[in-house]
Amino acid sequence: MKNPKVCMRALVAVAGFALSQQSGAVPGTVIRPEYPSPFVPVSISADGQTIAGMGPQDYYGPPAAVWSPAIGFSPIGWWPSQPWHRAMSADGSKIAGQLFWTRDWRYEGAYIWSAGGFRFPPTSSENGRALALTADGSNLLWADNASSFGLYVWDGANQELITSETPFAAAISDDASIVAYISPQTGELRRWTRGAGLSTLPPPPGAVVEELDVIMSADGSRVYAFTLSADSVALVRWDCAGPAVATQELCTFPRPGMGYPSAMLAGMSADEKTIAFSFAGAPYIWTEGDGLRTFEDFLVSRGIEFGPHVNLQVWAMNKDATVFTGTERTLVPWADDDSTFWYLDLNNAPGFCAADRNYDRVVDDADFVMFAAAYNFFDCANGEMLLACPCDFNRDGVVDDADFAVFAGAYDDLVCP
Ligand SMILES: [Ca+2]
Ligand SMILES: [Ca+2]
Repeated sequence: MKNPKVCMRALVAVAGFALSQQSGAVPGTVIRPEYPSPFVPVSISADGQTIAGMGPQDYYGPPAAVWSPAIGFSPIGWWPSQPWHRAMSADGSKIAGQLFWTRDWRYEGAYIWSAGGFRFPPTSSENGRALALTADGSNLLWADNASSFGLYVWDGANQELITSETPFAAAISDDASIVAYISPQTGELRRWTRGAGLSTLPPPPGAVVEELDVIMSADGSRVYAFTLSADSVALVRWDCAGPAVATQELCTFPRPGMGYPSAMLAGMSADEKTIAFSFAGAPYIWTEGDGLRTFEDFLVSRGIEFGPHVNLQVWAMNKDATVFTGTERTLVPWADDDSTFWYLDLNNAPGFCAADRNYDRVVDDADFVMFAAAYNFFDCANGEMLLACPCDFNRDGVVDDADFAVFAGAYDDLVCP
């Protein structure tokens, strides 16, 4: 295997008969759309077929783009902007975020974007940032901590000041009459309703609200956020439908060290029975009934094999908890911070194809060159090996003839299942 181009055909022929015994259901897998630079998906439509995200920050800001499995990538406007986490209309036609530069070098800040272009709240300054959109895309929840200090709801014509606080974590009900946010000044979770105004949602006894993220039911009656106590972190639901607010811990984690943990809500299903989130850098799924599982255990339960990966992150989940998107660290060891965009549709996942090393759904010579290099390095602990050792198909720690047999079969088939 020192010269892959010479040896390939002969080895494939030798291995051929060992493979004919392989059979059985092919598990589904993620797809990894190619993009010229790392892409981070931050919002997803209800049906999971439209995604908004951004490339890496450059001098002017991150380039924003929309991706769909049917069309691929298309840019969001001409100017660098940051689509906000989960701030997309249910149908995917409207996306909210923060625009860093625009024509004539004016600073516009918070925006709603659609195919018709950008629209900006009347008082947004360069620090204006979108935080949430109603499901129909008509109302924008946005905050500004520069010229017009506060949190606002803007319906495209008029806007209402909710508070002079300027949160980063906020959510809005479908009818724009209820808002939840975490105060950056006090760390308290607040709920605003049109008419009744602001109230504070108390955390469970002995805990404080974490300033990380908040999500809300479509009707605004239930709010979800993380709380922190002396020894644990919890995902908590506040039920505001009755005369008294009730809290329930959905799941808890031991508190990692004395520092503040990281956590992010990727999404909640419309029936509120599934919540996807990250905690301390790892992805989890909470489901009513099954409780807390790692994202990978959840995938296994659905017949999905994610494949080798490093630093897996789930960034967004659609409204029926069947479509997920996120990033993983690129498997190339020298590309420190680069990430690879992945997309998984449980309704329509392509067959798992471990031998397709460049993710083009074909196992050909390009993949063989990558496999041959791994075969030469042999040991997954070899520092030259790609991170996560993706060519060790049987996960026994080495890339040897057993893995080659798997590769050869896939090479013979050429097209991934
Ligand atoms: Ca390939
Ligand atoms: Ca192996």
